[in-house]
Amino acid sequence: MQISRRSMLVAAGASALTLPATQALAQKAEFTYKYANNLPVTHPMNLRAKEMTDAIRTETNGRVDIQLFPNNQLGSDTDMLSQLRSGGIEFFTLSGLILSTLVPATSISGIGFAFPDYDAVWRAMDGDLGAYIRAQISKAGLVAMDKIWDNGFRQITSSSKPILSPADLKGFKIRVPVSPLWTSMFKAFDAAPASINFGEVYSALQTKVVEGQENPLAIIATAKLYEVQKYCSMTNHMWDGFWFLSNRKAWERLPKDLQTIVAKHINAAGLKERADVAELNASLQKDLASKGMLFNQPKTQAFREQLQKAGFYGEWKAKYGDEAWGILEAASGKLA
Ligand code: X2X
Repeated sequence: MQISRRSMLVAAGASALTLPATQALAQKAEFTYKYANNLPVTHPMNLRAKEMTDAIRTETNGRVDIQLFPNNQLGSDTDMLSQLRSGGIEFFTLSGLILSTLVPATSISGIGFAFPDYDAVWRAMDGDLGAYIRAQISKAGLVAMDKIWDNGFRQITSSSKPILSPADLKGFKIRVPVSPLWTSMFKAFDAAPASINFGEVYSALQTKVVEGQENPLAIIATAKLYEVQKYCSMTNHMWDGFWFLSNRKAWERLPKDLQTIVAKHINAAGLKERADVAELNASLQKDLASKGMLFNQPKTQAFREQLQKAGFYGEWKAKYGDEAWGILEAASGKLA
């Protein structure tokens, strides 16, 4: 912990020192804000964010300078969420499922097998379900931009065996992000889930603290998880996305005209990121197979039935309440 904190400070200092152009602009910027996230620099999130911060600097004539801190440079998701709340960082992208540790309703979009495809996802997240979730986030003192960014449909990887049916998950030591919904879902599969922040996933897999993990292909590829995992089972067990969040006080310090420009570019970058990620998730299987991963396509109906049987849907319906569950089912069809 201490070592990673120290190296993170060094990394943050070093990137400011090696970017004189950014620094020159930062000196005349009226608003120098930090945007931090947990993903590798090569993931579309960071490629589009880089373009976005450039576009914001240009259109605001240098008044708003957003500095990018990818790859957990500023700490784990748990750390970054507290920094966002205290104002230590101004922007942060976080999975709704992890944000649910602060705002319980935000994990609802990650309910197992709720969305059959991206059309259904964007209809819900750009529609009533997304609006409902953003309203809950707002009540907690954070601002969520209109367009949620994509993480993708999640697949299970393993170093020990392919997951062919729900029975293969029995006792399976799997890393899940820090989120009650994730733990509950893999307990319903009878697996042995361990909550681990993303920054520690590669080493947890490498040292075999856990056998497996689950993530979309774009992350399995950019975070090089294929180096420490052999099998990839295309379970598509849930969809996940990243809310683009701002500290409310920092957001409100921006004059209205700047808010409009910043929000416009963040949302536009989010739409481009969605297209990039969907393309990667559809095309990466071949690439990962050529790197040695063995793929299989399990029948997902059995996994769904296992969740039903374990009482997973009923339990979460009761937690979210009838209003929220009704909005989810209006988009997903009947779940419980
Ligand atoms: O932690 C993960 O697995 C990740 C990168 O997918 C999220 O941020 C939820």
